[in-house]
Order: sequence, then C-alpha cells, then structure tokens
Amino acid sequence: MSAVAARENAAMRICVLSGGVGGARFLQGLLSVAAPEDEVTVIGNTADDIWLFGLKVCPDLDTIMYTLGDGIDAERRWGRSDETWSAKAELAEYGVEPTWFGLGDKDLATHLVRTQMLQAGYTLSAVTRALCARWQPGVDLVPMSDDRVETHILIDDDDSDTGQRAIHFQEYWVRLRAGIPVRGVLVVGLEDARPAPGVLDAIGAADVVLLPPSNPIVSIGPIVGVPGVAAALRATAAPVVGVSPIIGGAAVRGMADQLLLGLGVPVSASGVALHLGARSRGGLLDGWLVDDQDTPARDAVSAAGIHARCVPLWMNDPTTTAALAQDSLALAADLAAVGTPR
Ligand code: FO1
Repeated sequence: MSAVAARENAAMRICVLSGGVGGARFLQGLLSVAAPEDEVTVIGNTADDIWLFGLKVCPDLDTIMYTLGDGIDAERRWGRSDETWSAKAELAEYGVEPTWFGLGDKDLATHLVRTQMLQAGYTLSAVTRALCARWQPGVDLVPMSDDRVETHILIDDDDSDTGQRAIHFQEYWVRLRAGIPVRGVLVVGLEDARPAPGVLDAIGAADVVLLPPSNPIVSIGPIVGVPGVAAALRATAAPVVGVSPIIGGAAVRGMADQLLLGLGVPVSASGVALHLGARSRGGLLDGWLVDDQDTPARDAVSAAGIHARCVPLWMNDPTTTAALAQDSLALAADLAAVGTPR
C-alpha cells in the first residue's frame, strides 16, 4: 500500500535505518508526528559495537533505546542520564585499559545483561527485545545483524611495515577524536553477516523507508552493506527517502566529514546522495532532503535521478525535529503518489 493510501486508510509501516545520535534525534521527531497506529521498525547499526572488559557494548542500539526510552543523558546524547562513574574510576585505579571509553555505572548494567544473555545463547535481536521491554522505545528496534560486525579505521603507522594499521572505530573517535587522517574503513565481518530476523521483511513490507541524518560511512554504510539489505531496498515498493547529514559542507555532528574525506567522497549534501545513488540507476535513494539554503545540492541531486527537496535540516528542538520528520514523510508520500521509479 502506498504511503498516501496508507495515511488515509490504515496504519503506515515505516522502516528507519539508523545510527546513533542523529538517527535517535530524528526518531524522536518521527514518533511525535506518526499516528498512534503507525508501526515504526528501526534497523540499528551494530558496526560501532565493541567488546570491553568482557562486555558487549552496542553504542548505536543503546543510544536509540535510551533516547526513545527517555533514559539518555541529554547533554552527551549517549549513555545514561544521572550517571555515576565509580566502576570506571576503579578500573582506572587498576590501570586496566581502555581508560578512554566512558562506561557509566548505570550503563554497565545494560552491558552486563546483554553479555549474560549472549553467553546464554540468546541472539543480539533477542537481547535487544529484552532490553527494550524495559525501555519501551515505541519502535521495534532490530539490530542490522546478529553476527559480529565491527568498523575499524585504517590510519598511518610509521612503526608498521605497511605504514598503516587498523584501529577500532571507537578508538579512532573517542580516544583520537577523529583527529588523524583516515586511510580506509574496514567493516570487519560485514561480508559474512546475515540480516537479523525481520530486517529484510521490514524493508520489503514497508510503506516508507527512511534514512535519517546518520553517518553515511560508519552507520548507514554498514547497514546497507549487510548482504541482502541493499537488494531489499532496491526491491521494496516503498519510497526510500534520506536526509542529508551534511549542511553547508560540514557534518552536523560527529566525524562524518573526516570519514567522507578519507574515502574521497565529497563532503556535501550532494556528495553523500550520489554516494548512496539513485534507485532508478542502481542505487538506493528515491528522495533526498537537503538544507533549505542548499539549492546547488538540490539541483545536483535531482540531476542524478533522485528527487531532492530543500527543507530546514537543523534539529535544534522538538519542533524543528518534528518538522524534519514530517518533511521526510511528505516527500515519501509525494513519491508514492507518482509511483517510485524502479
Ligand atoms: N563517546 C565519547 O565521545 N566518549 C565516550 O567515552 C563514550 C562512551 C560511550 C559508552 C557507551 C556508549 O553507548 C556510547 C559511548 N560513546 C562515547 C559514544 C559513541 O562513541 C557513539 O555513540 C557512537 O559509537 C558514534 O556515533
């Protein structure tokens, strides 16, 4: 059923491919404009995941779960509100590395439950469902895969015979603050990963598929890189609409610009759209929202076969965030009305 028809008659099935902070904020807006009967399935990036102190930490899944479950620290946009750091301090006293990754005492409970369930044989999907039973995020949060996938960043290293070495994405981002050149991005395990149960169905059965302004390289990239996902996106009857994570040539947050630069992708709203490609030309996108000042990007994206629209992209508060979500649904509805190109 098209997005337009769905809006008039029945619940809309909305599928969102999301990373952490930007995606979670967009989802808050989406839930504020969606109808109560609409079903939102979020396919969460798990390539940021890291094993620390014997615990499995899933930053993007937890950021979505905490944000929508109202447990997020509003300032950091990751980890728990009203957090304490006693365990972190004690680990540092023992000189146990890494000391650069902040695991709060409340947050640790999530990783203890997750790790205990994984070790008991539950899949990451089942664990995520169990954790969400407490947080009630208001969406069906599904990991992109139950298999281990981890993004590593290739950096210069004069001490290695190849002159380069790979470090975990979290070390690149949290310890090094993305302050060194990116020579490559390796998503370890991606080629052997299987979509988690329900991922392909959520895309295939959707009335709308949305790509929020998440990091195109380390969040959207791994999700669409899971074998079978890109094909499902190209085959779905739903319009696929994305939101540019780049406004005026700079990433809205995080380190998307350094990663795009490292991979030779232009750091612009059009560069990211063309990197994902037009579905009508073998890519993934039917529609793309660029900032309302960015008419050059709109024209370049349209010329590439993607329906582009200028709207305010800054998600500064619930009102602007809701408006952006509404704009993405409106573009999807217009595309559904004219029949999305294959
Ligand atoms: N980001 C930081 O900048 N510093 C941290 O110490 C840190 C710890 C952390 C712990 C749990 C978690 O779920 C996220 C955490 N993050 C931290 C954010 C994390 O690096 C990002 O959420 C994503 O992986 C990148 O978007």
